Amino acid sequence: MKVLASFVLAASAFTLAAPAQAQFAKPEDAIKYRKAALTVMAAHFGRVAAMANGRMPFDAGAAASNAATAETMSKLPWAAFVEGTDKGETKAKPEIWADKAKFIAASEKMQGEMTKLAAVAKGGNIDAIKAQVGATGGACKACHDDFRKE
Ligand code: ASC
Repeated sequence: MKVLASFVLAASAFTLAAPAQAQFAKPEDAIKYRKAALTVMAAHFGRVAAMANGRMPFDAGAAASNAATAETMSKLPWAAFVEGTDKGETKAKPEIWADKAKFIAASEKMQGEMTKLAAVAKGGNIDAIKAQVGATGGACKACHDDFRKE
C-alpha cells in the first residue's frame, strides 16, 4: 500500500512538472504568461479591494464575480516559473529557484487566501470581505517582499 502510494505520488509529480516545461516554447513566453496572469488577477482583486476600501460603490454581485475570477487566476502563474527564467523582462528574484519550497509555500498561502476571499465575497458581507481583502493583500505583499525585485 505504501509502495503503491509513493508510486502514485511520484507519477503525479511527474505529470505536474512535465507539462509545465513543455507549455512554453521559449523562456520569454513563460515570463509573459505569468505576468499576464498576475496582471489579470491583480485587476480583479483590485476591484474587490476598491469596494472594500470604499473607493468603488459596493456591489455584492460584482464583488463575488471579481473575487471568483481572481481565485481562478491565482492558480495559473506558478507553472510558468520555469528554471532559467530569472533573466530578461522580469522582476523575479533568483531566490524563487534557490528556495523553491519557500516560494511554493508563499504562492500556496496566497492561493488559499484568494479562495477564502472568493467564498467570503459569495456571502456578501462587506465587513468579512474587508477583513479577507486585508489578509489576501498581505499574502501578495509577503511574496513580493521576498521574491520580487524593487
Ligand atoms: C494589489 C496588487 C498587489 C497587491 C499588493 C498588496 O492589489 O496589485 O500586488 O495588492 O500591493 O500589498
